[in-house]
Amino acid sequence: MERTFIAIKPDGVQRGLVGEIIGRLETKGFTLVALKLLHPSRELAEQHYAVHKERPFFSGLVDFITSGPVVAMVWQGDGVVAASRLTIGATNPLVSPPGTIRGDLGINIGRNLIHGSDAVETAQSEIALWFKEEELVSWTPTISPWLS
Ligand code: FUP
Repeated sequence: MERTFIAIKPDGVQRGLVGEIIGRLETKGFTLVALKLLHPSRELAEQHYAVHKERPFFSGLVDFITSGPVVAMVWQGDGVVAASRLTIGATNPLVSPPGTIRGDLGINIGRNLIHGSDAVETAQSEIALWFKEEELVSWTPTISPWLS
């Protein structure tokens, strides 16, 4: 079953948007299989954003993501990687359409509330980076027959 890594960034936690953001993913119908609140280390943040390490915004991005608690999650379901990216919206909240999390709740590309893996392979490595295998819970919601 396909899984993706999703994190509510420090701005989402500080602004009290954790419930709002999780609610949007939950009502969409995907299954939450792991969830924790943590204050990421610089090492974890640098590994997570390693693909951007030559970009001018890299150190500011690492400063931001390590500035406070983050809600790290794994969500599961057919097509969850691409579909959750649609729910999240565009990287820049100012041009992210209404109806998306970033489009409805943000205005600043450097404070865009939420991260979601961009591909199935990226999701696998991000899940392994943020979670231990035993933190992932295998379960099937009893509502599943009504969603599929
Ligand atoms: P996304 O996949 O939408 O999270 O975006 P990227 O992986 O391209 O970028 C990762 C993070 O870098 C974004 F969430 C915000 C930050 N960023 C900037 O601050 N400035 C930029 O020009 C691009 C990205």
